[in-house]
Amino acid sequence: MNPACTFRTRSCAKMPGLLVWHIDQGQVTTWGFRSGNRVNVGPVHGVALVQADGLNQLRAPGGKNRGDAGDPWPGSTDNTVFGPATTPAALDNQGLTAGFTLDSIRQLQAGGAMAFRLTLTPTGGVVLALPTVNGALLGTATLSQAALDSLDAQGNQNGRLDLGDWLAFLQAKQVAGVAP
Ligand SMILES: [Ca+2]
Ligand SMILES: [Ca+2]
Repeated sequence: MNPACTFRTRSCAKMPGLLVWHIDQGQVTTWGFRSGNRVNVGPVHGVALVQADGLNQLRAPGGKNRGDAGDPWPGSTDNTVFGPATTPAALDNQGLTAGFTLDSIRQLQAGGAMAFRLTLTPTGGVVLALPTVNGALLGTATLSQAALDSLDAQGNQNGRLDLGDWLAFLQAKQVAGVAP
């Protein structure tokens, strides 16, 4: 996991569900918690709630949403998976994979403990959709060098984009339990 960008989980007694916090250690180290909440000023927040409904209403400019039943996991949208290609996605503040997937998020019994499965995955990866990768292979789409390097690194590591990387990409999506 990127040491500069971590996630914390906690159960919440006031609103049933799992709360997932995105911690940007650089922001926390720079601003701390004692100077007018500067830790959460600007586009990158030091402490941000990852809202399970994917609506990010707590960050909406001028919004009055102070949290709702869609924010905890699984919450009102029954979102049980948090991974690199889900909505919201487990990405760091540079848009690269944070290195884990949570799935099977559930409450074991009413008012009781939360449970989930944690799977560690590569950090710093580029998130791509299958049509984009298909296009790159067929020459109809152009990927960044970082994306090409990431696909090859997670594929057959021969220094170029090819079918071996495409197969590895598909298999990784299946392991993560997300549609390619
Ligand atoms: Ca919400
Ligand atoms: Ca390759």
